[in-house]
Amino acid sequence: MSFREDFLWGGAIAAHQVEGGYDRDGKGLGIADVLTAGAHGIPRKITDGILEGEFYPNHEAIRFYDHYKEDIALFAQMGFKCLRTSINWPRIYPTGMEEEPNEEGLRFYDDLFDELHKYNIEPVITLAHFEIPFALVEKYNGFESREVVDCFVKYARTCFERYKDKVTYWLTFNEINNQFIVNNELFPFTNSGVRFKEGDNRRQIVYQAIHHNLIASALAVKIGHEINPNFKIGCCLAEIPIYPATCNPDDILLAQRFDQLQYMFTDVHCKGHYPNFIWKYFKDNNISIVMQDEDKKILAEGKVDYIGITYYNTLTVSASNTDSDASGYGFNDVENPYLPVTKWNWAIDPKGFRYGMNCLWDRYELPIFVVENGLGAVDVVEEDGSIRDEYRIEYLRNHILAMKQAVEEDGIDVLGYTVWGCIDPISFTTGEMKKRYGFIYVDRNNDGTGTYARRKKQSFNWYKKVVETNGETL
Ligand code: BGP
Repeated sequence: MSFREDFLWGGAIAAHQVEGGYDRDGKGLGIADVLTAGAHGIPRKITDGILEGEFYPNHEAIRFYDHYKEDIALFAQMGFKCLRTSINWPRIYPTGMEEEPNEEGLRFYDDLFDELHKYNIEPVITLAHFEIPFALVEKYNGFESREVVDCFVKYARTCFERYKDKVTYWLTFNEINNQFIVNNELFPFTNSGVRFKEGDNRRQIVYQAIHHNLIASALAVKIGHEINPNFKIGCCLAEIPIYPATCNPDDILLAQRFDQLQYMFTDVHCKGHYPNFIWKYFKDNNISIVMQDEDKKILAEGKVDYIGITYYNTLTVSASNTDSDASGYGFNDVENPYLPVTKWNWAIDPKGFRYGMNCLWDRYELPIFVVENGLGAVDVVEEDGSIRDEYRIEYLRNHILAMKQAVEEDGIDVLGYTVWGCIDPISFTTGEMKKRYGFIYVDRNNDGTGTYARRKKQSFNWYKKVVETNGETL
């Protein structure tokens, strides 16, 4: 047994990280439009609207809004079977609160999906990849308020109805689980549009927002299936397996607790109800979630068809080292001496990829779609114009091999694999351009200067071969 014949090889991007055109054709401000640039160790700032004198790297991103035909032609040259991207919510509902959608925004995605179909590239579409309208942050503090559930459902319905014959694969919220790391304000903000005030019980606010995300997702799944029963609607988990630093039972219990906190999201998405441990966790952390009578039923009726995962790294935790935060994730995690790390200190762990897929397969028995995996690195353009990104090839080769073992040796049903940032995007966590992921280089610098011209890297032809041979030639 090898990869399925209809295996969806492709690439992944997100609207806010590539499109640019942040105020074009009626688009409203999204949350990414108020994020300044940071760097490794320097967090991005969240500003209160757009401020004079600040620099917002996502405003232009890589100008995919204007270049998408050229970019899709390049994806087609690599033989992509699918492209994962997102719909930029404030292009469709500029403030999130309008009664009627913005036709120009809808038309852009019609054209984009038509262009993909021209090359038989299947769109895989995320409804919310850190792109909530900023007006919903200002009015409601994002998903902290139940009203935003209705705004999301209206938006989801509009997209499902409009694109029901053009899109089959959908994802609701990108990496819904990364926001439980409340010490890093970027994560709850970009997932749910939540901002904190002095003295807030952050966990209370974030878990209320998470509950609303989960309700919104479940409602969308149900509505989507009513609109087109052939839709395949998935959730998206940032799959970060947690290792205990030693076989000390304290480390094992700690690793298990972090796993439970992360899998709580997929538990609800896949099983249709909260796991038992969470009620005690809420109690111990003074979290009291407002739920409505019908919520149980909504969650039970909105189970997903598959699990989308993004995979970059594993984390290792130690109970005796509670002050440590090696990764900057806000866990008490420590360096793993067995693993190398990237320039941005992300552990490189292909075996962890296979391990994580097994955890999910055992727990949920649902197909897995790998919707992100890739290496952020500094690429150099040589004098002859070539970009020799052998390190990226090696990273991807090892991860694809691990996925192959997950399929062939563990029997996991994997639907597809999309390489993150198949064309260099703006980095999400740092807002940098120099943290590059693509098979296609974009001539843009951190400060936005550059020609924005596209150029193939060495990995371009390598990946073409991988797709052509359905993962046989690596
Ligand atoms: C995931 C996000 C992506 C993405 C990727 C890489 O968390 O879903 O949007 O950008 O990580 O992260 P970064 O861009 O910070 O390197």
